[in-house]
Amino acid sequence: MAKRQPSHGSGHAGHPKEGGGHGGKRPHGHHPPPYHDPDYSRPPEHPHEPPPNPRYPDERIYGSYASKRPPVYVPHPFDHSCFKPRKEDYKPPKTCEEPKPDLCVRKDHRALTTDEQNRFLNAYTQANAMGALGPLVDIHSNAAHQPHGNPRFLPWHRIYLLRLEELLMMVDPSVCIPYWKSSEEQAFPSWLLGFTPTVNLASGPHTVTRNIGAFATLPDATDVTAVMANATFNPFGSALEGVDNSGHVWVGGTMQSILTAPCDPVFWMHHAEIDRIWSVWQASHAGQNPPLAGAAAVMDPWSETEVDTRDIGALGYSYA
Ligand SMILES: [Cu+2]
Repeated sequence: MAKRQPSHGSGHAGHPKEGGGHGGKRPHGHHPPPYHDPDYSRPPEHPHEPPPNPRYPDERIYGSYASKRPPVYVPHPFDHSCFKPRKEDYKPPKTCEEPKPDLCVRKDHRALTTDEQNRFLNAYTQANAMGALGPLVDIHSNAAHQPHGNPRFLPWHRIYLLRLEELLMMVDPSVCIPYWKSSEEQAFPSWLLGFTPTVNLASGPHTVTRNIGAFATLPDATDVTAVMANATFNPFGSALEGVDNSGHVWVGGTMQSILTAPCDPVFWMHHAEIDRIWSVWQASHAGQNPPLAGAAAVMDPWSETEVDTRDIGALGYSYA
């Protein structure tokens, strides 16, 4: 079972138990991060149990967590005297030339217009107000999915980001997740500073906090170049997860705990950058894929497999 879990209940402040002490060096700062050093030397045993939570309505977003189906649709009886179709009930018939949905183009957040920033914040706020964000954060807390410290890290978070993007696009189809190129920027996205939503988690409401720069150094371009220099997947993925971890600890507060990190919108922008770096590396390392098989290759609670995660174009998005 899961070897490395966050200490449950200690939302933000506490130091977690150190998992295995695998002697991985910690180049960024001396503060032991709640995000453990990745250890890719041991392939994950992945029992793939169905998760126990019954409160998720939408299977597309919550995968196998979704135990509730929408109520059966009862059609309006045709002989009902009051029934009159309205103009807005009309849906044009589908044709064979139905256009494919547009690719989501994820942009550097510095390239967003003020309108695009506002649309992202609004969609995030609305998804949260609908109660849809909390359950998605709770999926990240469940160590049964083994999303950290092993080769599932990159493919699992690739699907995880897509699920948030789909949620945001239900509110506003123009919204994609922007990426935060922290290695180059060396600063927190200023337009997010005042945005600290409260998210309802299974453990109760959590309000986003940050403690920027207090506990780590943000990886820089040299660190990313070193990551990119890896020729095979496991050392690459492990090094990139290390860069991810340092970003979490650098932002601090909510971002510092696996249990709460995805409440902060910067989590998704940080992971979009990690995902973008992976996609760039993939382009020049054909055939170097996460060594996952069987249940470990299924990105539960969703049905996508590792093979499905290899091509971001096939998944419906790209990076600008
Ligand atoms: Cu994560």
